[in-house]
Amino acid sequence: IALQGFELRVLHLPLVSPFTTSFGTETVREVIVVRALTDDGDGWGEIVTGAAPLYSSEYTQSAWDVATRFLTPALLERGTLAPEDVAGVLRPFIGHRMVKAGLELAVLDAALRAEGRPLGEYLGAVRDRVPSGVSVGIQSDPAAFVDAVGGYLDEGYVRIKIKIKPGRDIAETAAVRAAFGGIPLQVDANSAYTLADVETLAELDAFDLLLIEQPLQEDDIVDHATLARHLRTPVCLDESIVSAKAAADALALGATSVINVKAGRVGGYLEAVAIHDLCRDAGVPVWCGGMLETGIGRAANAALAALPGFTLPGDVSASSRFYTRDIVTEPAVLEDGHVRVPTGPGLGVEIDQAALDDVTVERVLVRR
Ligand code: OSB
Ligand code: MG
Repeated sequence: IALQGFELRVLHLPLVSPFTTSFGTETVREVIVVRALTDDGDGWGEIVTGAAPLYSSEYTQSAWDVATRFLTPALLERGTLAPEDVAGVLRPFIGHRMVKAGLELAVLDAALRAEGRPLGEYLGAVRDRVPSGVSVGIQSDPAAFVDAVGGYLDEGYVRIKIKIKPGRDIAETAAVRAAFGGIPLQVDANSAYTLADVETLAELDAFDLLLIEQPLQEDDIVDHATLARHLRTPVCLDESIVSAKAAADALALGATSVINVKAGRVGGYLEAVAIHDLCRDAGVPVWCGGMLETGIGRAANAALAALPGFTLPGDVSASSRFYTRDIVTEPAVLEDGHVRVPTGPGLGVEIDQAALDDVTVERVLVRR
């Protein structure tokens, strides 16, 4: 595809309710949207960084800086390239995987739209809809957790994930388990514990959880392996899995027995497919994580989650779980507990230009 430029925008999308994790509370989703301008039309991508480096080291201004000063110039320098070339062109630049993922997606979308080919088909999707799980932020107390979870179950979500942190874990999980019986339930600690918490974490074994997500820090691969030997609950890494190599290493060490696949965290949807492939070959279940995506990333996540190795429901929820007004004309909806995989060319969603303009707080155009 022949590149003419990249337009980047910082968006501020108000959340329908505050979202609290072990690392903080968000009321507005700050995110970056990418438009690749090409000779064959536009393509869209999303850089899933947040306002502060709390989930990982990446954040809005680091993403903006590296994208405008290094990554988009390197791609534009090449002029013409295939989506499969993007990761290689960007490889000399260390890290900044969320930025690389957003740029790659924009190029991929442009190329697939030009070909009239859906992203799902290109990635290897084998389903036309995916089961939808929901990630429930930390609530004020266990009773509030029960209320929140009950609401999502009423909407039809087929799997619940609750966020936990030290001191806000056992009673919360117990309350949700007691209120709703044998629902598919898992917890996400977002790196909030250390190996010193092994006894607390082992108490979670009583609740028959599908998995515990990222209990320890990103770098704690060996500690996760040690922890996993002390738990009956399967350990599932999120933050730690930054590449297919990291996934293979974590599996080899016994640090994880399930993997949360997020394209942003691993540098793109193609690297995400590589993780899917290696896990499938190893018989390791994977599921599609989320980063409060707009309709752009949400469409791509639905396509990814439709690959055959995604055997557990992902955090691919309806747009309305986070937003009252999305930036695409047909936001993802929940139908019988599932989200449809778009079938149109590329992402298969169209941008709502007025909605996009309304939430844009910063804009730049990088041209050849
Ligand atoms: O750890 O999975 C996570 C949101 C932001 C950052 C990290 C995480 C999350 C979620 C929400 O859990 C997933 C979603 O529904 O998009
Ligand atoms: Mg997580």
